[in-house]
Amino acid sequence: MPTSLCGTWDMISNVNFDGYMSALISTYLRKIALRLKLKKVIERQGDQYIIKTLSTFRNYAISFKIGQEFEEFTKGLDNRHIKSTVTWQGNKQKCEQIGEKKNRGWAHWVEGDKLHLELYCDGEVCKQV
Ligand code: ECB
Repeated sequence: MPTSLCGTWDMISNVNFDGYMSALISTYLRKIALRLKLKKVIERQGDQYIIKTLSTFRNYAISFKIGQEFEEFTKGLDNRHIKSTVTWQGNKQKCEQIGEKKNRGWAHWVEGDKLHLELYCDGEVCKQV
C-alpha cells in the first residue's frame, strides 16, 4: 500500500507552470494563474478519492475511483472534456487524461514529508512541490 497522499498541502515550488499552461490556454489567464499559491486538499472516502486544488482566484476539484475511467471537465481551467483514469504505479498515483491534447496527465507522490506533483501536456512538464 503506497504512502497516503491525504492531507492539506501548501505549494512551496512550481517549476515550468507557465510552460504547462501554454500547452492548454492563452496568455491572459496564465499571468493570473502564475501568481497563485495553490493548496491541495486530498481526501479519501472509502474507495473514492477527492482532490481539490484551491486558490484565491479559482478552485477546482475532481473525484474518482482508482482504475475507473471518468469524464473530467476542466471547468475554469482550459474548459475541455477529457476521459481520465487514475492508477497506482508503485508509490505514484498517476492520471492519464485522454482528449484533444496529447500526452496529458499528472502524477502525485510523497517524498519525505512533501507532496510532489508532475503535470504534463504535449511535451511540457510542470513540477510542483
Ligand atoms: C484551480 C487553481 C488554478 C486556477 C488557475 C486558473 C486559470 C488557469 C487555467 C488553466 C491552466 C491549466 C491548469 C491549471 C493548473 C492547475 C490546476 C489543476 C491541476 C491538476 O490537474 O491537478 C490534478 C492533480 O492534483 C487534480 O485535478
